[in-house]
Amino acid sequence: MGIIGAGPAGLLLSRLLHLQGIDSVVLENRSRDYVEARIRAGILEQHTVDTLTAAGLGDRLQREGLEHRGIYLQYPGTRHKLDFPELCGRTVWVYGQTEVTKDLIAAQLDGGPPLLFEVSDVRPEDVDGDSPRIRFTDADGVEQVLECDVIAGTDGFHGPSRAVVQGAAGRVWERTYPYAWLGILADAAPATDELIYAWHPEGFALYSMRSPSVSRLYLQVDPAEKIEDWSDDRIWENLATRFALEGWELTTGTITEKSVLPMRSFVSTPMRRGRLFLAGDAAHIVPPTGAKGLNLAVADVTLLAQALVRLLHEKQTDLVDTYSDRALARVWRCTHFSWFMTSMLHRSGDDFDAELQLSQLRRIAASEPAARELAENYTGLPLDL
Ligand code: RFL
Ligand code: PHB
Repeated sequence: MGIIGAGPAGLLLSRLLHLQGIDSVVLENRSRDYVEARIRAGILEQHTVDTLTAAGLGDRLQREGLEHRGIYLQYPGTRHKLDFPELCGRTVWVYGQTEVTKDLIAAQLDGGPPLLFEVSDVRPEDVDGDSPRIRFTDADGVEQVLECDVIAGTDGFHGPSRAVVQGAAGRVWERTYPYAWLGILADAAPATDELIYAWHPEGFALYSMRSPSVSRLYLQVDPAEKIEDWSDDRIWENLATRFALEGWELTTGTITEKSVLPMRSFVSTPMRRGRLFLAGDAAHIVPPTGAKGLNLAVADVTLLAQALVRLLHEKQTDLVDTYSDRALARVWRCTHFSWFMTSMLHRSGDDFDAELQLSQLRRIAASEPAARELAENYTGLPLDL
């Protein structure tokens, strides 16, 4: 297997195949330090936790991960808790993507398959035949050719694999949203037991966390906002306004990271061409409001690993032939849920839109079936829908 990209999708795929006796080489164009420092997702669905644990990556996750039994939905005057175990019998875990990535890299470098950082000019070739290859330049500037049985394109949204799969026959669907997230990491003990998703006339805010002493917070901002225009004081003031609730107080602390993140939905089909298979952000992007990006990447590679084991060990093509359709069924479900959460919680449009959003939020707070629908999607639907 040639695996392009050492994000969570590529690293986990390599690990799952290694455990089944299938060799791979992972090619990454960034440095190890860069990959390990990238701050991204924070919520793991139960199936993600189960997959990582079954792959022998659960030690630190069990020790340092925080199990969360619900979320709060907030709108002016109300902070309503959705109790996940009560609604759907499942929970989620707070454990940063940075930590997942560090655990995966540590396992890989500890007797796992080769993982090459700082490669360049990576090109998958001859993917329509039985002997595809990857050409690349290694960290020492030497041109290399990797002959493969199969190639996985797990190279994220900006990687080269998607364009090869798309060829002339592919199709993409895209939605950009008229807002972005300003995200901060702060040395502040979380002032809440569960994440808070807050609708506010001035815009959405999300209260998340990374540990008992580190909070991760987000504010809806205009996509054109420059981070330089957001002083720490301005950020804390906006957060205090949007999370305001009688009897509750925001805790502040030193901000250690801040950035503006664009929001988009994107789906590329199919997720396979010949012997090149896409997984994770290489094939799809969801806005982060549903906490689905990382979980979807893990779901893709779990399906893909099963299909490749069947192909490479048993010479049966049934699971690889249905991989794209099965993965896309889940991708579209998560794309809908992420769009739904995003549309319900972000201010845009006029007062009519705002009343519709508030009506939807009140419905979820009042109706158990409506709350259950959200809880089932948020905690993660079955792998193969
Ligand atoms: P990744 O993590 O982007 O990994 C792809 C890897 O491929 C490498 N690469 C190449 N390697 C070799 N040659 C090339 N030519 C290459 N081009 C790229 C990249 O350096 C990288 O190491 O994709 P993967 O593995 O599919 O994992 C998906 C998740 O990372 C992603 O869905 C989530 O992080 C999305 N996401 C978030 N999701 C959430 O649920 N909550 C969040 O708060 C959240 N924040 C984010 C995010 C994604 C972001 N990106 C991609 C802009 C914040 C950001 C900034
Ligand atoms: C995060 O902790 O970074 C996070 C949590 C929930 C989301 C998005 C991001 O929906």
